[in-house]
Amino acid sequence: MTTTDHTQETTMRPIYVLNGPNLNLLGQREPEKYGTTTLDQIRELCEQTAAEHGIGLDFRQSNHEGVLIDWIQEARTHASGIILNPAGYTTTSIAIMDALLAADIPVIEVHITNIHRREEFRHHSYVSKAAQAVIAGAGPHGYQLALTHMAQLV
Ligand code: CA2
Repeated sequence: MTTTDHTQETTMRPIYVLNGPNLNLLGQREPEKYGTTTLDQIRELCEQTAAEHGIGLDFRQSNHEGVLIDWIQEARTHASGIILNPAGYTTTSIAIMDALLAADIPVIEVHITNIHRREEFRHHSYVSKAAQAVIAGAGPHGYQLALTHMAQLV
């Protein structure tokens, strides 16, 4: 008799895709910088990619540093990896970096734009110190690249 093993399906933790401040405005403001794709559309792209790789997804956005830190702490016990676009907290938040370092699961940092072609103050990222990989400048596709790579890591 053959049996089907659903163990991985039922026990695999999702990937948390976390988005920082102002990313809820994507597609509605400054399209010349950030494009016309909304965050809801990015969520849909991520859901498709996650389904293709057979991984679960939990996609969230917050404008609040403490909320992002709470989610990163939660991810330690509820997620198998974190994909984070820290947005404006990239260059300022030692607290987010510390939370990521403590999470003890793979972290991938994503930026829609190529932060290295932009103003000098955007070049340094505290989050990169805690990230296994960094993807910048690939637009919304960067989230799909991050999920595909995360699927290899977890
Ligand atoms: O390129 C990225 O993904 C950034 O993380 C976006 C941040 C910026 O501070 C980083 O340097 C690079 C800004 C997010 C704000 O998003 C907006 C979207 C539409 C309109 C206004 C802001």
